[in-house]
Parts: sequence; structure tokens; C-alpha cells
Amino acid sequence: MTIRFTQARRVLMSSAAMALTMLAAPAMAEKPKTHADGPAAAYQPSMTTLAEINVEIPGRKEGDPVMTQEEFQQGTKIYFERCAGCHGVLRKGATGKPLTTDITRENGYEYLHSFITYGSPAGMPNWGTSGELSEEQIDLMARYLLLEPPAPPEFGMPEMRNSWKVLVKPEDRPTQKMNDIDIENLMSVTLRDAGEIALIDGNTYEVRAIIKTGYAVHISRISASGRYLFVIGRDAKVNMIDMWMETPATVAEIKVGMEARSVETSKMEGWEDKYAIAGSYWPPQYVIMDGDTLEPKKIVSTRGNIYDEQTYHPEPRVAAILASHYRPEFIVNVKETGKILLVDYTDLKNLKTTEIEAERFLHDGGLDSTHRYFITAANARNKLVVIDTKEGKLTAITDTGGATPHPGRGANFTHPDLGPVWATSHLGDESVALIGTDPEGHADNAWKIVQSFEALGGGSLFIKTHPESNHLYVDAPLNPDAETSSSVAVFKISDMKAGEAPEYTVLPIGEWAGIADGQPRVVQPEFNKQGTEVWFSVWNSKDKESAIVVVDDKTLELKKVIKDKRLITPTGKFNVFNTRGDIY
Ligand code: DHE
Repeated sequence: MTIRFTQARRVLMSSAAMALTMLAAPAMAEKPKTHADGPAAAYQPSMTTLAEINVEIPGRKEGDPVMTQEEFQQGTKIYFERCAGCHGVLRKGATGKPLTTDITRENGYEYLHSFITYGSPAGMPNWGTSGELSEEQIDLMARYLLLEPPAPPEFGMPEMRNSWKVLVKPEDRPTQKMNDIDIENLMSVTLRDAGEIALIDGNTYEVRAIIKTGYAVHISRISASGRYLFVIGRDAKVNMIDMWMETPATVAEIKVGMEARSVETSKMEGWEDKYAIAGSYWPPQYVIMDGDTLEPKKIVSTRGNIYDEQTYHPEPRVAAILASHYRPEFIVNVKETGKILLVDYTDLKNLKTTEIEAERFLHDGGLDSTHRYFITAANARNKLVVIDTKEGKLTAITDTGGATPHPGRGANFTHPDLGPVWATSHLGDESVALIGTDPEGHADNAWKIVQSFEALGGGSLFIKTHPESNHLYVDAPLNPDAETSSSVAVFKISDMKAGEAPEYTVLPIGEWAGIADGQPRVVQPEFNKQGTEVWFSVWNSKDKESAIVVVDDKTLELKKVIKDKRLITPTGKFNVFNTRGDIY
């Protein structure tokens, strides 16, 4: 059953939830939002791996509050898990304000205590009144912030080489495909909380392999030849999986840092499968590795100056990385300095990097349909940045008109009136924005937001279509309303008109999954190779049943519900053919 909506349900989202601020005094009279009220706040990075490290209390200063080593360790864990995503590992500020001791000591214990307890209407979560932190934990954190922060260890070449394992040497690997799997239509599915991926056959829906990967595994990318699959966990572990083996398995692995989110492989003609690259949140760096073995070759720190203020930032995290199809370059998003790096991999000894001034807090993005332009979200600034990967230059920076754009890799299609466009949905409101991507054929529309319309509600993470499809799918997994977060909006592309809000159909994917227990969220549409089916993850908690729901793209009817007790917390899905060719 599908429901038609002419008017989107509005869900109040606070874009301000992104901006944690310690500027104003805590306003106790105003009821702050709970953390869960703002999907943007709930989506802040959690440094879960860093939270496990052992730290020492840094050198004491006069007037330091008394804190035992055990309390300091607990404070560090809470800080890395709950606070570092916004305020930075070193407390120098990121999307949130700095919490260095010159500031926290000026404000004092009482101020910090009530700020943590009550939060602020501007977006600081009310950790105390929401019950997320106990009174003892708040007291601990208020004292903890008065002490100097611990510096987590660096992770350089010796650490990487120590962690690096070649499990099957290139010469011992098969010389031809040893299985009957249609690799191009395989889906690599993130099983987030299991620290595994499932390889699901796109033709038969059969789980062909479950492979152990890093902790809280995040994304998969595919080598240019289509043979190797690269998976990265939040603990910065990269697995390189050979899909030609009888049962696909890890042939090499490495840890590239302590917290990471992105991995990619070289795609330029003549450089296929030559290199892999992974970027980390901590330490702030990227590493270029051998594409056959993951041997680390070159580590480059991203510490440096913010593009506009030109002040030093000690921990600019590496967000999305894409491989250029036009030049032998990796495109590296550096979040906090707002720089996009074009890293030329032809000569690692004499590394050439083009550093583009973009915008701050770069997150995710993808290529336009010609693969020439990289379009990426500076999400905390509500901007899209466009890079010409052929010329190696900034093309445009455009405000999306919405709150916190979150495109994933985005969606390319030809609008009946407006020509070729790339679409993003938003985390902070219900809008979908279309940016014109055809500077030759539709020069007036190029790099402008040509249309904006409403989908289901805020809390959207991903949007998807396929060159063979006439539909645009928009999810809303972080919407606070359970029904909305388990549904998906579908727009018919051929019906779209300039200046007119398109209607959409709601697919009750969660309901179709037939899961009785829990409150699963529906996340990340992904097409099969042919562009005839779209797959959704029905993402439940770890101890509850989850599923993958497959929808027929032509009829929008349910085609298959994939259930298997091994499918624990499925989130991202990466079709080999589409991911490899940047088809989205
Ligand atoms: Fe992701 C992509 C970072 C939370 C699912 N995520 C990305 C990318 C980055 C990123 C930088 C782009 C990688 C690239 O293209 O090279 N993600 C982060 C975070 O910092 C954040 C907000 C919090 C954290 O602590 O990690 C975060 N991400 C999540 C989730 O909670 C999601 C929904 C579920 C999960 O599996 O963890 C999630 N992120 C994804 C997916 C992609 C992704 C599925 C790839 C989308 C694609 O189509 O390419």
C-alpha cells in the first residue's frame, strides 16, 4: 500500500541543533530540547575507539580540581563518546565552541555544571535533565573540563606497519574468478554493530559471505577493476576483500589511525587498482596504500590553517574521499579547515597537492553524471561546494536554502524543465534541493539551486536514483517520528515541473519488513546493477531483527524482504557495479 501526499508533513527541526555553543549563560527558564529532538545533534560523530584508550592526567596546574586517575579516565571516555564530535578531541572546537581551559576556568565549575545539566536552546544537549548523564557524571565532567585535555597518541608509519597484514599474497591469489557469483550485482552491506559486512547476491538475494571487518564498520568502496572490495571501520581498520576467491575473503588488512570514516581506490585510466587511500578523524591524516597489498606508502597530515580565518587547527578530520576519473588524483575533503585537496598520486615521492579553499565542515558528496564535477556538502554551513575535477579548480559555492545538507553521494537526473541536476536532501529540515549541473547545455542553471521542494521530513541522510530509473527516493531515518523514520518518499522525475512542488508517494518500508519488535529506521536507498530494483536497510537495534527490503522500481511494489539472523544492524549498501562506476 502506498499513500499519496500533496503537502509534506512538517516536522520541526532545529538547524541550531548543530551549533553547540558555550557563549551565552545557560538559560534555565527555557526548556532546552532533548538530545534526541534534533537529528543533527544525534548525528554528531562519536569517537568510540578513542574512548577506549588509556590516558594520564596531564601536568597539574595550580587550582586544579582534585580528580583521581580513574575519574579522569571515565571523564575522557564520556568526553570522546559524547562531546568530541562537536568540540574536538583536543577541545579546540569544531562545529561546537572550544572548551580549552582558558575558557572553562574563566566560566568556572558551577557554570559548566548547569550548562551540561540544562543544555542551551542554541543546541547544547541537556545531558542532565534528559537523564543521559547522571548527577555524578555531570559533576565529573564539570571538573574534567577544568583540567587540561589528554592528547591521544599519534598513529604513524611504525604503528601502521605493525598493524598491516597480507593474509593472501598477490601471487597466491586466484588468476581467475573462482566462484559463480555475479560480482557486478553483489551488494556489500554494512552490518554496523556486528563489525561485519554481508555480501548479498543481487540476483538471488542469497547471503554469499559474512566477513569480519573493523569496529562499527562504516563504508565500502570497490577497486576500478571491480575485483577488490575495501571496507573501513570506525576504528580505522581497512579490510581488502578479494571477490574472485571461491568464497570472497580478506586478503590484506591494516589500521590507518584510531578513528576513521573513508576509503577509496584509484580510478584513473592506467592507474586502476594501483592505490588505495584512507582518511582518518584521529590522527587527522590520510594515507596512500598499495592497491594490491595495502602496504602504507605515504602518510600526510591534514593539520593546518583554516581556509578563511587562516588560524591553525590541530585536528582537521578527513571526511569524504573520491577518486577522480579525469586526473590521477584523489579528492580529499578536510572538514575543519574547509579545504578540498586534490592529491596527485602519480609521484608519491614528490607529492603534488592542489589545495582548494572551499567551506568549513565538509562532509559527504559525489560526482555529477559526467563525472567531471565533484559536488559536496559543507553541511554545518548549509552550502554545496562544486569542484571541476578536470581543471582542478573551485567552480562554485552555493547555499542550498535548507538546513544541513546531507547528500551521501547525491542523485543525478535530468529534470524535464531544468535539465541535468544533482540532488541533496537535508538532515535539519524536510527540503530537497536540486543544483543545475550542465554548464554547457543549461548555462543559466549551472551551479544554482534551481528547485527546492519538500519530502517526508527532516532527518534525511540519503537520496538516490539511477540512470535507468524515473524515480527519486529520499529517506528520513533520523526523523523523530517513528512512522516517518521508517518510510521513504518517492518522486516521479518525469512529472517534475519548474516552480511547482512535486507530489510524492510514501513507501512504508518498515511496515513491509514485518518486524514486530523495536523501532527500526529505514536508511540508504541503493540500486541494483540494472537499475530495476532499489534496496533499503531496515535498521533495528543490535538485539532485534533487522531486514533489507527490495522494491521494484517500475511498480514501486514490494519485491522481496531479505531476513537472516546474521543481518545485524544493516545500514549502508554498496552495489559493486554502481559504486565502482560512480553511478547514482
Ligand atoms: Fe556516515 C558516508 C561520516 C554516521 C552511514 N559518513 C560517510 C562519509 C563520511 C561519514 C565522512 C563519506 C565517506 C566517503 O564518501 O568517503 N558518518 C560520518 C560521521 O562522522 C557520522 C556523522 C557520525 C560518526 O560518529 O560516525 C556518521 N553514517 C553514520 C551513521 O550513523 C550511519 C547512518 C550508519 C552507519 O552505518 O554508521 C552512516 N555514512 C553512512 C553511509 C555512507 C556514509 C551508508 C555512504 C553513503 C554512500 O552512499 O556512499
